[in-house]
Amino acid sequence: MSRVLTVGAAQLGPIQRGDGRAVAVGRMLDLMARAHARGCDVVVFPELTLTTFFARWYMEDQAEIDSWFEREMPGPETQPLFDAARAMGLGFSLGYAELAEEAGGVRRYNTAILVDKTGTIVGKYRKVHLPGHAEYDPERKFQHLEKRYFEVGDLGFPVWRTLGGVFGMCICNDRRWPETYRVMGLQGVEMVLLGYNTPTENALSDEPENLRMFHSDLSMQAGAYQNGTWVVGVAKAGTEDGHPMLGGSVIIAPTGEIVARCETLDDELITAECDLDDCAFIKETVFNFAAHRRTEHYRLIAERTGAVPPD
Ligand code: CDT
Repeated sequence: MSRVLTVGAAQLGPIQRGDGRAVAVGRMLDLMARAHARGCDVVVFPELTLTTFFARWYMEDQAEIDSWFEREMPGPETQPLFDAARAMGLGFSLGYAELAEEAGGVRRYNTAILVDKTGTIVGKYRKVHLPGHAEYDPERKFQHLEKRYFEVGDLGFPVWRTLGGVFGMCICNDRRWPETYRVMGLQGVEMVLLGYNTPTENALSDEPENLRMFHSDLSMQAGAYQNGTWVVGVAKAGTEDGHPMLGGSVIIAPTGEIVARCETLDDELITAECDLDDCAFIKETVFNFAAHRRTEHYRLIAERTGAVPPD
C-alpha cells in the first residue's frame, strides 16, 4: 500500500483583534477547498488559528481572557471545519486556546488537535514549552504572556496511528527543543505537525529577522533529520494588531531538507507529496536509536561531571 500522503501547510495571514471566529473559519474553509482541489490528504493550520495571538495583550479581567478560549471543540463556530473535513475526505490539524473543565476545576491550555478524514478528532496535544512571562513586563517592546494565560500541557508528546502513518504534534516554542522531537522519535513518529506565532522582533533585543527565521528553520530541520521524520511547520504570519510575525511555513523531509516553503505573509497553501517510507532509511541507519543511542553512557558522563542526566 502506498504511504505517500499529500500534505498541505495552510499558512494564515494576520487575524486582527476585532475579527470574530467566523472570519478565521471562512478563510480556513477556503484553504481547505484549495487543499482538496490539490489532492491533499491532510492540511495543517497554525497555533491559535481562530484568533489573534492574544498573549501579546496584558489582561486582568477573567471574562475577557476567557473570551479568547474555546469551551467545546467542535463548537457552533468551528463545526463547519469538521463538516468540510468529512465532505472532502480531508484530515486537518488546528491550534486553539482550550478551556476545559477537568478534575473539578477550570484548566486553560494552548492546544492542537488532529482530525481524520471522517471529521473525527483522533489526537489532542497541549503545549508544553510555554515561552514568555506571567506578569506585565515594562522592559519588553511588547508582551508575550503565555505563562499568564496557559498551564503547561499535561498530555506529554504522544503519537497517533492514523492517516496511514505515525503522527505527532507540537506547538510553536516546542519546535525549538530537541526533546520535543526525540520523545516522539522514540515512539516512531513519521510526521510532526506544528503551528507557530513567532514575532519577527525579539522583545528584549535587536536580533535581526533573518536570524530569527534561521533559528526557526534550523530547529525544525534538525528535529526532522535527527529523528527521521517529516515536519510540517505552519505560521500565522504578517502584521497582526500592529505586530509583525514571521511567515516561512515549511514542509521538511526526514533528511532535514525543506521541500516546500511559503513565500508570502498572507493566507497561502503549499503542498508536498510526502512518502512516509522515506523515514525508514534514517531511522534504520544513522539514527537507529536501538543500535547507536547510548543512554547509559550519557548518564554516567553526566554523573561524573555533575551535569543533569539528559533523560
Ligand atoms: N508562540 C510562541 O511560542 N512563540 C515563541 C516566541 C517566543 S518569544 C517570547 C517562539 O518560540 O516562536
